[in-house]
Parts: sequence; C-alpha cells; structure tokens
Amino acid sequence: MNIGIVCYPSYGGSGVVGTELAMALARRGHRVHLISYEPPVRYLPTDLPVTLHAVDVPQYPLFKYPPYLLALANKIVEVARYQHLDVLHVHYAIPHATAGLLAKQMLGGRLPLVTTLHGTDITLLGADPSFYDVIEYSMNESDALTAVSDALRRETMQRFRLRRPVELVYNFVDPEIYSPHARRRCPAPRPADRAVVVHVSNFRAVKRVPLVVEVFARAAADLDAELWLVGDGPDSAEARRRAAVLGVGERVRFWGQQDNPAAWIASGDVMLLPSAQEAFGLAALEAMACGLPVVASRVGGLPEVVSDGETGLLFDPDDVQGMVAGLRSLLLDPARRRTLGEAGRRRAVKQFACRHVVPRYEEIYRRAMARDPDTARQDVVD
Ligand code: GMT
Repeated sequence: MNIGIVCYPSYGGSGVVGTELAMALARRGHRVHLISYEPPVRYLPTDLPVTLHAVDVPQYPLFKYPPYLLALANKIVEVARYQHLDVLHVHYAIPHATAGLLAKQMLGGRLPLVTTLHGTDITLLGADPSFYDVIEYSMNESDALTAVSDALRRETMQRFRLRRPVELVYNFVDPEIYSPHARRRCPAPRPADRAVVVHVSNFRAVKRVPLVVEVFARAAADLDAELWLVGDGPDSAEARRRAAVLGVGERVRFWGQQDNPAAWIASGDVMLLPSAQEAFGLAALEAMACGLPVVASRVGGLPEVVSDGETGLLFDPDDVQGMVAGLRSLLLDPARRRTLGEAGRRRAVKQFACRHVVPRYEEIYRRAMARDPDTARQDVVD
C-alpha cells in the first residue's frame, strides 16, 4: 500500500507512535509518506521507503494565528495526488482528522481516512466546547476510528455521539530495540552499586514530574539510589527546584531529551510514572519491554498496559504514600524487581510487539479502502 501518515513531530506519544508505525509499515514492504511540520523526533534517516513531507505555513500580516489546518490539508492533497496515496492515517484528532477530512473532500471523497485517537485530543480538547463539535464531526466522517486503549475507546463513545464504532488498537513496541540489552548503548555509565529509578516524559503538567522527584526523595531518603529524568518540557525548572528543596539535588540527574530512549530506560531498575492522566502510557510499555517493573498511577489505559502486582505496582493518583511505599519496597528487593521486570518483558513481547499490532492497522486500512469501491489509486491522480 501507499500510505500517508500525519502526526506531530514533537516529543509526545502520538508523534512517536505515528513515526514508529511509519517505519514498521515500511519494513513490511509498504511505501509511506510522513506528513508533519518538521522531521519527527523518532524519525531516523533510513534506506526504508519512508518519505518526509514538510508542511510550511506562510506568514502573512493578516494572520494573527497561522492557519496550519489549511496548509496541512493542502499538503495532504498534494501528496495524495502526486504520490498516489491509497489511504491516509492521521494521529491525534486536532487538527489532523479535520485536515484529513478537508483533503478528502477536496479529492472528491477519494481518500480513505483512518483516525487514531491518542488521549488528550479526547480527554482535554474534546472536553472543551471550543473544539467539541469539530472533533465529533471529524470522527464521524473518518472511514475508520481507532483508540489506543479500551479506556480511551469507552470514554470517546461516552462523550461523543458517534455514528461509527471506535476500534481498539493498542500502541506497540519493537522488542528488538526496547530490550534489556539496550543498556549497552547508553552513553552515561550506570552507577555501580546504586539502584536507578528512571522517568521519561515530555515534562508536561499531566506527567507530574515534580511529584516524581518527591516520591523518589521520600522512598529513597536513606537508600543508595539515583533518579534519572529523561526528557524536557514546561515542568523541568520546577522539578529541579523540588529536588533542591527536598535535599536530593545530587542524586537527581537531568539528562534532557535523548535520541535513544531505549538505552536510557534499559539502564534503570524501576520506571516511575505517576501521571494524572494517561490514555495508554507508552513509557510504561517501553520500560516493560526493557525488563523494568513500573510504579504508576491507576489511571486511563495504564492498567491495560501494566498488570498490577505482576509487571508493576499501580496506585490511585492521589495515593502518594502508596507510591512512596511501593517504590521503596522495590528498591529494597532486587529479586522482586527482577521477577516483575521479566514478567513485564514477556507481556510486552507477547501482547504489544509491533509484529502483532501493525497488521491490525493494515487490516483497518484495507477495510477503509474497501468502503469506497471507487478508491482506486488512478482516481486520485490529477
Ligand atoms: O500528553 C502526552 O503525553 C502527549 C500525548 C500525545 O498525544 O502526544 O500522549 C498521549 O498519546 C500517547 C500515545 O498514544 C499515550 O501513550 C499517552 O498516554 C497519551 N497521553 C495522555 O493521555 C495524557
């Protein structure tokens, strides 16, 4: 198939999933066109048949708000026409599903449109009256609609009046890349006799990075352990301040954004993810694939990823004392860490490996294409 994928390029789960999916589809023999406003962070120049198409939004004195939606729709039409797209798969409802829909209409309806919902597009933006109707319309006019967890699927169906089902397609991981062996490629040496707690995110408020620091400080007050924070974002300064105030500044390492997150995750002993909300929790899955137990909040789709007591420990988001005790118990018990970590690796490989999940998308593309029998590639040509 000739597949167009639209995603955000910045750090954030939906862009990561869109980009990893593009690469995985190309490895399976498809030709993929990745459309975004700059090269996505997880995109690595490759010999695979993945072509990047950059969306450029011209500046104009009249534009107080640059019209990205229009420039994106225009770019999709161009790519569909000249690269003969069979199907367009957009990640994140706003504005990608709407731009995809506009492009489809401009092409006389001849562009099967698959929309994948990732979380905040429904739970945050979908709750905002400024966007509600346009999100609902764009979902209803997509040819197929998927969500990355059952929790998100159910929430979407409760919040919106949908005329079509929302299908569950879990996020995935490449267990060859995310594996305990990835540790060998970490540029920073692991401390010899210290346990390492790791947290990877975009440091947005929803990730509660200052709370990551607090839980670590309380759990490891008298233990020989370090906290590795990988990523960057709005809460970075507050997390540094909290570490200093709590007296653990020396043991909290801020590594910034890293190109090879697998190497950093695999260097840790426990993943800590106390998010306020998480439609899926890709970092938890990546940690499991690397053989780490996960201490996380019992919110959104996280209980579908982390099996409580088997591959990690889940706590109500307000149960800070529980998280502190849970993390401490794992820091004190390397054998239990190993048992949970090995179970996590097995679960990641068995249920969330790309070779299981990517064919689900291929099947959905074929169905979306079959909905419109006129959708033959020659019809899309200029
Ligand atoms: O808030 C973020 O972390 C970014 C956001 C995104 O769309 O880029 O992440 C969402 O999508 C990820 C990939 O499907 C999920 O793993 C995250 O759980 C989800 N974030 C939230 O629901 C807060």
